[in-house]
Amino acid sequence: MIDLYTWSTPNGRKVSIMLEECGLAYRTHKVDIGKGEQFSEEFVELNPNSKIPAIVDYDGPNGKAFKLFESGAILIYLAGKCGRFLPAGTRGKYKALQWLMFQMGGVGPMFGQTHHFLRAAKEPVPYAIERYSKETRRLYAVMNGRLAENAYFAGELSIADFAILGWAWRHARHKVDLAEFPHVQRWYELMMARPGVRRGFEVKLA
Ligand SMILES: N[C@@H](CCC(=O)N[C@@H](CS)C(=O)NCC(=O)O)C(=O)O
Repeated sequence: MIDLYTWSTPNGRKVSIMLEECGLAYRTHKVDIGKGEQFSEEFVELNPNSKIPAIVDYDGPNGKAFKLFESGAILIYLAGKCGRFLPAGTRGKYKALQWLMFQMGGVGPMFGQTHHFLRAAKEPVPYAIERYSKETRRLYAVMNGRLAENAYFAGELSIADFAILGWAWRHARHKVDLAEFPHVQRWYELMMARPGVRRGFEVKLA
């Protein structure tokens, strides 16, 4: 059994999608980041960086409980555990990790800043809105180019797709019309049609 500490945000949804796609048994525990629950003593024990998601796998390495935070690390760990979604060959594996890192280092931080300055900033900051919206669109163009020549980011379906999907799911929030990026739109519709993906997005937070 795996405990998933999460919230209904892109980084949280990536992990519930992966758990559903792998068919692993898990329970959710909601950490309401709007109420500051990520700073509670109990949660800081799981992630000293106070960010969701985090997991505890009670059947971890050597049969012992294993705590993990950072969604990219969690996806890699779960891929190892279920033996899926990370290609076995060296080229495929590192392509998948490359696009996962592209999400972790680029898509997540940049789209996240776009959301912040469009919706949450205490006062309008036009320079920041322009800077992060432009970078968001540039990243969509990179994704569109990759998906013009490949069905999935790593060629075959992998954790990179689940990671990027978590953020593309918020395209209306960062004011991107997927019709402008037709290869991303094709991939997005393909991904969203997967029953495991749907369940991962819809999972109830207990
Ligand atoms: N690099 C981290 C980022 C996690 C992250 O930014 N989580 C957000 C929700 S999507 C959060 O917990 N925010 C609460 C806060 O910043 O106080 C990961 O991928 O796990």
